[in-house]
Amino acid sequence: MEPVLKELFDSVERGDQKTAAAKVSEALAQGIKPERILNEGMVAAMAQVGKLFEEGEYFVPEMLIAARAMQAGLAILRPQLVAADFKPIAKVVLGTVKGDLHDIGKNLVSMMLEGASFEITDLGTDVGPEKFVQAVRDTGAEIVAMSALLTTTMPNMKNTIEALKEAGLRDKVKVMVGGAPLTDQYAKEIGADGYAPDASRAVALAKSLL
Ligand code: B1M
Repeated sequence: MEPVLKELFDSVERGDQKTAAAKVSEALAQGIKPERILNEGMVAAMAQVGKLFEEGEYFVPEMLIAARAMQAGLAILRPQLVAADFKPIAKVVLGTVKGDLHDIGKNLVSMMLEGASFEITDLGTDVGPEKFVQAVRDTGAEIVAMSALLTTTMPNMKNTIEALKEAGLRDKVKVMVGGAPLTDQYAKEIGADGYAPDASRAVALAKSLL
């Protein structure tokens, strides 16, 4: 691994926002591909942060500052991941489900979809079923995309699908889901149309659902 990627990894792991942003710029200047900067420098560092949390070495504040460092790096990387001024191919309503505040993965999915010419309405985090339903009504979206990072919040994806059914909208939209604890099997069980394990495969999935 190039030294700059290792330095980026370390800065995200210790939650150093300034260095993370600087290292992303440096890596770009060295001609390293944005996908590698993202995956090897930042996503891998967040996985390490999760491991340290599991081992009781990191606590919530450390996770939070690491997340902020990753977001500072992502802000620099964003223009590389998002290609502007394309005609939207479809509208997507996106959010992290109720009770869940994790948004880095969702934000990445948002950027990648935007880069692939989807029009995104990002509802943020802790989004209840009724809010998803209202957003589909307001935007006429073709796709509802839900993210969950906690085993305790995954069932809220099913609740949202139920709410779409009750509102008579289920046949009008495709539902895609993702997030670290999810599986293809779970997506099928709750009646989603598709599951993607990462942001780039989320783009392929969204295209295939249309
Ligand atoms: Co929390 N957290 N967290 N956390 N956190 C996890 C998820 C955890 C696995 C850590 C651990 O124990 N190893 C664990 C969940 C355990 C479980 O449920 N099985 C956990 C816990 C327990 C908690 C709290 C309960 C801790 C507490 O308070 N005691 C608490 C819950 C708060 C809440 O949500 N109500 C909590 C809080 C937090 C912070 C706020 C401190 C912070 C989030 C900050 C933020 O997001 N703004 C945080 C963080 C940073 C993490 C870890 C360390 C990193 C998550 C992350 O950003 N990863 C995480 C550990 C881990 O995941 N290994 C952990 C990087 C990101 C790029 O990956 O989000 O997986 P990810 O997204 C990927 C794919 O999953 C996929 O594409 C993305 C890019 O490739 N994807 C989709 C995601 N959404 C998709 C949607 C799609 C398609 C693909 O289609 C729609």
